Amino acid sequence: MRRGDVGWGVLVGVGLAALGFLLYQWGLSYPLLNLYAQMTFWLGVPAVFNLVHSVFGYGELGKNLAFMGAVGVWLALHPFLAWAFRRLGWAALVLGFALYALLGGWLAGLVYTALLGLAGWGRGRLARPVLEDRARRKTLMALGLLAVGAGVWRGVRAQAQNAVRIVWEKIAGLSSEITPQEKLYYVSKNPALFDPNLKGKPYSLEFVGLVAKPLKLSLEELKSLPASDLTNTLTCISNPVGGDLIGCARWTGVSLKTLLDRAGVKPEAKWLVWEAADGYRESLALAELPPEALIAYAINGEALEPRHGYPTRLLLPGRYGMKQPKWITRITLSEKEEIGYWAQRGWSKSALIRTMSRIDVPGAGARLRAGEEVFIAGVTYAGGRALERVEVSSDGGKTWQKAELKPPQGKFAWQLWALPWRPMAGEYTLQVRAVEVGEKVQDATRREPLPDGATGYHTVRVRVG
Ligand SMILES: Nc1nc2c(c(=O)[nH]1)N[C@H]1C(S)=C(S)[C@@H](COP(=O)(O)O)O[C@H]1N2
Ligand SMILES: [Mo]
Repeated sequence: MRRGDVGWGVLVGVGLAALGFLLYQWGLSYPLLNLYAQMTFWLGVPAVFNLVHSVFGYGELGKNLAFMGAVGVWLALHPFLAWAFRRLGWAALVLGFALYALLGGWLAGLVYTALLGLAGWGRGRLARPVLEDRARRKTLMALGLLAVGAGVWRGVRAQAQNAVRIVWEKIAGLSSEITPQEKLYYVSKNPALFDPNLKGKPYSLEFVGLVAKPLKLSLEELKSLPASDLTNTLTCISNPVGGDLIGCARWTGVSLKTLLDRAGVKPEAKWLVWEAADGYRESLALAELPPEALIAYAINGEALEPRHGYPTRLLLPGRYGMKQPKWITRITLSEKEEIGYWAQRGWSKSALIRTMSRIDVPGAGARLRAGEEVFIAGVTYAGGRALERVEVSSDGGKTWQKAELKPPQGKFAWQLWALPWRPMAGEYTLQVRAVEVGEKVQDATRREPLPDGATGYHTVRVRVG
């Protein structure tokens, strides 16, 4: 490479970065920004990430330095293009296109390559490739080898990343993403003996009140209607922070909306009133009905057990269990609200799920070995609001570290999270908190479950020795 290549390359790099920024305002993707994203992604490998953040902290500084780094790499790449130009002439544009398209997609690839060509032409480099044929062939071969090498390297890197990737099933003590029916928590207002057992009994679900055409459907009739699936997290409003009155399953049933359309809801109807075989009553404003609401008859591909609502139960994703009657028998469209069984007893009327996170492992009071790598891991759920990340503290909330967050199986599915941890000897206070999209940090205020559901961070003390 010659000095002229460096000068020209850096100049072109600066020019394209500046021009690209303008084009970016117009909606064209910005390869430099993607280079930055890619670089921070590499830095996101936990070990490197921790190192970088221990030096620069979590604030703006680290981020801005990373962007400066990306600019540096961008500027350093262009002298190579200048060099390629001198050796190859027009063929160098293919190289340029490969680079830009890789970073910015084909459209940005075309635009940037055109600009690069313009700059090269301007300098008169394209007109006179200086090499004779043999040297040119050699250069092409070297570049070919380089491309193969890059491909191999990408493959190896993908492998390495797979190796770092967390194998969720292998974290002993971590909840499974889908809770088997026999492991799902159970809550009922009734002493167990008085729970309805409708197995082998006649059953029907009625739609009455302000409807054009009252409906009465047997279990068989319900099952013959088009089925919908819903991965839904069920949790009780009385669950304490860190408690186990929560689980997530894949439910099957009939969309409530479909059934309401069949019955024909009259315009005066404002409330849905639910009634169950045990006399349990609840209600919901029609306007607040989530489109995913389901009359479920199966869980994880099995029929519901009597204690979980056989033959059918209502699922209202986003609300606590108390809003979701089991053994549901009648739905009345009404002008009036019905104060539900638990609301009459002082609990929330809306019962919207509050954002929670729980440490499954290590357990409270666990004793760990110094220098040995373990996982701090658990579950989190924000009632259908999207989560940005989960953070873990090992010093009682003074500093926080980002954990790995497994993508959810659906909008209303809980999520697994985990953080590899290799502690030195000592006593640690572990805490976890979820952060919703929009930097909405989980509520740290300690609140008892009554009346609106518990808040506060789950805290676990462990000893390492
Ligand atoms: N008919 C009826 N439905 C009910 C209840 C009840 O007592 N009766 N309890 C509610 C409460 S408070 C909760 S948390 C969930 C629990 O459902 P599960 O036992 O299937 O986990 O059911 C809800 N549905
Ligand atoms: Mo509940």
